[in-house]
Amino acid sequence: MSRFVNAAIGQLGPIARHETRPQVVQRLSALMHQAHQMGCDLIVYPELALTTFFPRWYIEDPAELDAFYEREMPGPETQALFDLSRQLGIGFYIGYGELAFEEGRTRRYNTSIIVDKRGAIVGKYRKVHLPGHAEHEPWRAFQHLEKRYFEAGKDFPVFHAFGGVFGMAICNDRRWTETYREMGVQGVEMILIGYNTPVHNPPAPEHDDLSLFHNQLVMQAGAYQNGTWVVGVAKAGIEEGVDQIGGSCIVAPSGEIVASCTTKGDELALARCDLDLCNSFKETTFNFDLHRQPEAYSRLVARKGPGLMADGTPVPSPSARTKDPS
Ligand code: CDV
Repeated sequence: MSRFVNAAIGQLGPIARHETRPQVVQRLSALMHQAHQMGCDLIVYPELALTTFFPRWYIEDPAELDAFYEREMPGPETQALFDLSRQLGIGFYIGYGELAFEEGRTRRYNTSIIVDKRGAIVGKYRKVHLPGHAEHEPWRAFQHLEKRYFEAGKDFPVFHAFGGVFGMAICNDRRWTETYREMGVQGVEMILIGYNTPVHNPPAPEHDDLSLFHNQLVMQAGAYQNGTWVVGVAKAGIEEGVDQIGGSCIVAPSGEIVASCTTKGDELALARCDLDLCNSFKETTFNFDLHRQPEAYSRLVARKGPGLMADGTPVPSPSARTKDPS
């Protein structure tokens, strides 16, 4: 049995601060046309794909900040992408800043959606793992103010789409085991992930040379350990002076990379993804019903970080650890 989804990576190069939504939608549309010409069912765009990655700046003026968010989806400036999706019969995933009015107040989220081949939204996800910091930290070469500009999402829902079970994650989520497993236990068959990852990590510059390696490592492990396809898509290149990694790729349930981008600009890469390739992993090594032992994992949800060790002693903080004299 085979259930093929022809998936396209719709990698973007940098988006400058002055670029308008219509200009960006034109770039997204050009990629969508190419994907359609190549017979794709789905194109995956990056995180915050309609604007520059604004959390790199400490922005004090609320009006200036709000201009980076969407109040409705589709809205007047994004409707054209939904129309094109319906006209061409191709679905898409896209990330954007969401400004919502809920429970009597304005809320901001780092959001993604899945749109089906009829141009209808069939799934929405709000980023759970928000990296960075909430206050201005001028010592950094650039800011990463996601903790200031967004509230965290609450879960990892999956959706019926494209003849299979689809899930979403956004950028930093892809580094966390829990992201994949939450969707794995819901039978996910393809996880779509957009990202903006600077090469330079101000709190840990010693990791800079490993940024592409870590990008592949986490997505390949997440795919294999949950028997699912993973599509990871970058906004890459030097954006407003900040160098962001490329490395967009499609990972099979075997953990193998089957398609990848080679540039750091607007680029399409494709794979013919058989959702039924998930089965041999979900039914053997990672047959969760047979092999998982949730009763042994209680600490995973009972605590956030290191607490007591199994013998009841507190875990020493990394900075308090001394070298074993033996
Ligand atoms: N947009 C992101 O979530 N970026 C983070 C950076 C800050 C490390 C990432 O995990 O790629």
